[in-house]
Amino acid sequence: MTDLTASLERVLVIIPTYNESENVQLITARIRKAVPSAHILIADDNSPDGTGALADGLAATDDHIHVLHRKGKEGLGAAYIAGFRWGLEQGYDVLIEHDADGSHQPEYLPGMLERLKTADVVKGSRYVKGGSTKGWPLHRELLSRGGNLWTRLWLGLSVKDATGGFAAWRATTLRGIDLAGVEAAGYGFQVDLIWRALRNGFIVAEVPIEFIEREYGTSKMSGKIVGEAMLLTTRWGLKHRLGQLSGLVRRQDTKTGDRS
Ligand SMILES: Nc1nc2c(ncn2[C@@H]2O[C@H](COP(=O)(O)OP(=O)(O)O)[C@@H](O)[C@H]2O)c(=O)[nH]1
Ligand SMILES: [Mg+2]
Repeated sequence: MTDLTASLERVLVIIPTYNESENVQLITARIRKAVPSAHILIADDNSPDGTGALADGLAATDDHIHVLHRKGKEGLGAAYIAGFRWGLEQGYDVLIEHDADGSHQPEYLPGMLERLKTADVVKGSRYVKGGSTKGWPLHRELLSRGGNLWTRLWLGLSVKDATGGFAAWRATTLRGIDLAGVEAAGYGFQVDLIWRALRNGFIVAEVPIEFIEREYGTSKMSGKIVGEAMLLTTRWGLKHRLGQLSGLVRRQDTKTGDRS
């Protein structure tokens, strides 16, 4: 657990973008309105549709908007890690993960920041009481629920929406979870981060959100990304379960030793 009295004043909302030209202006305007004091970092992977240039235009007229130009598409996880590093270097107290496509509603941010006063990280959650998804086709709903179930079974997580990508992190929490060791480039990244937070004893809170399927642009979800997430979760899960088993055996041995 970190020092919960640490300042939460300087907030950075990180938006990873890949071909989000139809969304980038809409989402930044909504974030600026919802939390006027917060800064925004758009982490663009050299989107062929010109999202990076649009972001530069926004940054040129608003000193609360910043742009991180990355050389090419390396996955959402890699973009977030680069964004976190930038934000930590700049001295922000809170770093927020926020999709560009309108699925994450910035109007939840004030509530998430309030909740962060008594937690180390706050996740916007579709699967706690009051949370929901809207407009998702059945296969996406099943993929998300299945992914969460898979993760919870392997890792024994208490978090209901471990794969969700809407989260507010204290800088101190991010500094405490060894970002350099994060393996997943795609969506397994969310599980990787929250699993690290839990293992390090940080307080993870979930607040209900309504997740709305994007109106503009297309999803970057792919079979490769799902495969990576499943493989990594299974590997972490096996390691975790084997660790539990050897702990159990050691305890048994100690007990037997005590008696003899
Ligand atoms: N920089 C960067 N952003 C990405 C990449 N893949 C996805 N994103 C962004 O991550 C967010 C979530 O991706 P999205 O395609 O909407 O995934 P979905 O909501 O699971 O269908 C969006 O803002 C995307 O533009 C990537 O490789 N690089
Ligand atoms: Mg999306």
